Parts: sequence; C-alpha cells; structure tokens
Amino acid sequence: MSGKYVVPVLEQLIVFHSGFLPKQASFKHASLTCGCNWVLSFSSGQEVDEAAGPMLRDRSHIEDTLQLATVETSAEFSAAMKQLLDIYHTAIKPMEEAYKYNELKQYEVTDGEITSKPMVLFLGPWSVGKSTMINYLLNVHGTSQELYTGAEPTTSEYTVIMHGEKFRSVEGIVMAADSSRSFSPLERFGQGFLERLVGIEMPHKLLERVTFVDTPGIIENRKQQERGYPYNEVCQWFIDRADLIFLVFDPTKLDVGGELEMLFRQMKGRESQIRLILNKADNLSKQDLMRVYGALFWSMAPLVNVTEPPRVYVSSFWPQDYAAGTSRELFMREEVSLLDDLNQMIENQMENKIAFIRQHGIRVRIHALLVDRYLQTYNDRLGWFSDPYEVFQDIVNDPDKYYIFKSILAKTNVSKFDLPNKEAYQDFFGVNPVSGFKQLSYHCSWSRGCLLDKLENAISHELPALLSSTMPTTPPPLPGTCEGNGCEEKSKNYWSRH
Ligand SMILES: Nc1nc2c(ncn2[C@@H]2O[C@H](COP(=O)(O)OP(=O)(O)OP(=O)(O)O)[C@@H](O)[C@H]2O)c(=O)[nH]1
Ligand SMILES: [Mg+2]
Repeated sequence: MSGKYVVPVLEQLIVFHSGFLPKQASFKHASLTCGCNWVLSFSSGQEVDEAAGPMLRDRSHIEDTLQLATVETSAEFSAAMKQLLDIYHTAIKPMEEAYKYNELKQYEVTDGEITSKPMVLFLGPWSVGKSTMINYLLNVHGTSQELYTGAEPTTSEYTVIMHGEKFRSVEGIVMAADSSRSFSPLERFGQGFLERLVGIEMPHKLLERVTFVDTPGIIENRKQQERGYPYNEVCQWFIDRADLIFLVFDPTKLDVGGELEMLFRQMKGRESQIRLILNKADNLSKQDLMRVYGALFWSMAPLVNVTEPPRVYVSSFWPQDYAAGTSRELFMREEVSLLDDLNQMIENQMENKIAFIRQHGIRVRIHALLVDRYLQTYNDRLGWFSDPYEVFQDIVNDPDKYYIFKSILAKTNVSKFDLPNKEAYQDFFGVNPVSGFKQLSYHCSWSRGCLLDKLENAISHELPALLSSTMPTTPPPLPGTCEGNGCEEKSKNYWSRH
C-alpha cells in the first residue's frame, strides 16, 4: 500500500464524540494537503493522500477493552464510598489528630484523596514517549488538547490530566489550594514545585474513570537542585498514591543511571503497581527487540528485588501504524493486555481504596502505640529531682535501652516493616514536646468509648467487612468443588452497571 491509505472510520467518531476540536495548525495543514476537512476525511473512510500524514491504526480495541461506552458508577459504589469516608472520620482521623500523625509522616489523607479517581503515573527517562502515550490513549493527537511531545526533553511540568466539564488548564497553586482535590498536600513542596505542577481538565469518558499524571523525563546528568524543587520527594508522593505506575523505556537507550536507580528504590513496596513498558518498539527489528528485551532484564534485575518481577509490555503506544517488518501482532496483543490491565485496576478501585485506608489505619495505630510507650517510659523515669528534658532526651536518643520499639513489636498485628525509624521520633519530639500528649488510656470517654478500641475495630472488623461486601455475596467455590449457583462466572466489576 504505497501512496494512498484508508483511515479508519472510528477515528472520526471518537474525535467528535469526545468534543475535541482539532488544533488549528493541523487543521490548516490538512486542508492544504488534501484539499478537504481533515476530520471529515476520517468520517468518510475515504482514501487520503499520503502527504496528509502517517497512516493511523484502528482504535476500537481501546474503547472495547476499557468499556468506555458502557460503564457507569453504581449506587453501591457511592454507598461504599460513603461508608469508607465515615469509618475514616470516626475511627482513624481522631487518633491521627490526638497523636499528630501528620507531623511524623507529613502524610495527611484528605477526603479528596479517598474519593479521587484511580491515578496512573507515567515515569521514565526523557523522550521515551510518555506524553505521546497519553495523547494516544485519550485520542487527542493533532488537537489543541494534546500534550507537547518532541525528540528533545519536552515535558518540564507534572501534568495532571483529569476529567472536567470543559477543556481548561488549572494552575498548580489553584489545585493545591483546593482541599476537595487530592492534590492539596502537594503544597508542602513549595512554590518552586507548584510552578511546575499543572492540571488539565477535559470531558472524556476515560478520564471519568481514571486520572493520568505525566512527569518530566529523567535526565541522568541533572542535579536535583537544578530542578528547583525536591524531585525525589515529589516522585515519592506520586508513587505512594499511584494505582498504577507505567515505567516507560525506549529500547534504543536503556542506560540506567543514578536517578533511575533512586526511582527504583522509591518504588520498594509498590512493586505490584509497576508495569515496565518497552515503548517505541516499532523502531527495532524483531531480532534487535529480542536482544533489547534481554538487556532490559539484565539491567533491571539488581533494581527489582522481588520474587515476581513486574510485567513488561513491549509495544508502540502511538497512533501511527507499525512499521513494516516489525512484530505487529505481538505489539497489538501487548497493547490489548496493557489496556486490560488498566481496566482491571479501575474495576478494583474500591478494593484498593479500602486496602489503602486500612494500611493507613495500621500505621496510625502503631504511631499512637509508640507515642504512648514513650510517654509511659518518660513518666516512669521522671523522679522528684530529675531534669525532665534530660530524662526525655535520654529516652529519645536511645529508645532500645527502654525496649520501646521491641515492646510495640510484641503487640498483635504489628509488623517490623511498618515501624517508623527511631530517628523519625527524634525529629517528631523535637517539634512536638512529649508534655503535649496524653496516654492512650486517657483517650476514652463514657459515651464514645476509647480511641484505640475504635481504631482497632475499624482495622480488624469494619474495613474487612466493607471489603467483603464489595465481593460477590457467595464466595467463589474452591477449584474442583463447583456445584449450583455459585458456579456462574461473576462479573469482574461489582461496582458498575453494564
Ligand atoms: N517510533 C516511535 N516514536 C515514538 C513513539 N512514541 C513516541 N514517539 C516519538 O518519540 C518522541 C518523544 O515522545 P514524547 O512523548 O515527547 O516523550 P516523553 O517521554 O514525553 O519525553 P519527555 O517529556 O521529554 O520526558 C516524539 O518525537 C514522539 O513522536 C512510538 O511508539 N514509536
Ligand atoms: Mg513528555
């Protein structure tokens, strides 16, 4: 097929359906080259002159896999969300406030975060195709809404692409000031960062289900301070909250440097969210691709310290047709698998949120138990003639001498991996004097009970019960024991009407 090709009819439908207008420049260019309306040429499915641009791939699989036409939020989802917020406010937040948990981790959970849409974070070296991939998924290529892309390092901002009634951009300062959004905690990274944060709102079916975050590409020889904000801390904030992390690579430049190594270190504990994407695979022949695939594992192996390595997707996430002589079928299958993966994550969002809040509750409980223990030890050691400051400094500087952490580990449901380090408590008590806290036994009231009991009840009963209410009523039968009604295959998404 040389010289002429047919552009799929579906392109046009999606462009109009989503309410996007093509960028003026593309529009003009197309009119000049093919002498017709560029967008309308899609709708007719007619042959288009090659000068109008490269051949585009059909994208019906994106609509189908992500179920963009059919899925709506159900009443059950809203009810479960309300219940989750209620548990957080009555059982977890009062304990956070009593023991100033936010001061320890500087980690506040806001209502905006709990109710926010699942977030997909795009990370990776510069020019690997992160912004192009987002444009492709949203079908905004060639429109005024497309993210800027180019062969040189292009994205210099953290760009949050989210759903909105109409297309508009929102400044970082405005996003951070709005507590109903999940981005208000970002304010603490300072003005320098907020100037590098930008929001884009647009009406889009996919963005009704998920929020994308595009990030500036990693440039290995750049120093942190040159960016004007704490790059690693900002990345950590997004990594901790992302429901999926797309770590994108270009097979022609797989060098792993210090900044990427740091990112991998920051992603410890978030391995199940990571997906490695070997993008722009259409640049390589099949044989070269095999070599690069091997090299990717070789260079990543020391960084990924888990028994089950992250899933790798090899494809070319852009709208253009794959080049001749490349593994077209493989690329398409990989693309559909990644979309399916994304869809699964969206469908499981309530389970993920409940698990996230429960994990948060567990950390708040540990923090409260630790402060209580510090306080108890302090009260025990304080004699009539001792200097309160010296007594407390001795405990804070060497908590092991007083078995503070060991005694907490001995409590039920405390894992050593959830324990903060001792240094964190030196800083914490440096700004929050121990005299400002009361022991847990004082946080009880005749009418409302004890804070600790409430929190433990939420962790052990309320949240697990909410989680199981999100599952099918009949537990799935054990393999090989299937009989009767429970054998029917359940819909994957219990939260949506199909
Ligand atoms: N051949 C090919 N080129 C691609 C593909 N995806 C993106 N590109 C090109 O790669 C270049 C970089 O793409 P961007 O989307 O700007 O990359 P990025 O990762 O967002 O880059 P930074 O914002 O600088 O970090 C652009 O010229 C794209 O047209 C692909 O799948 N195949
Ligand atoms: Mg970019």
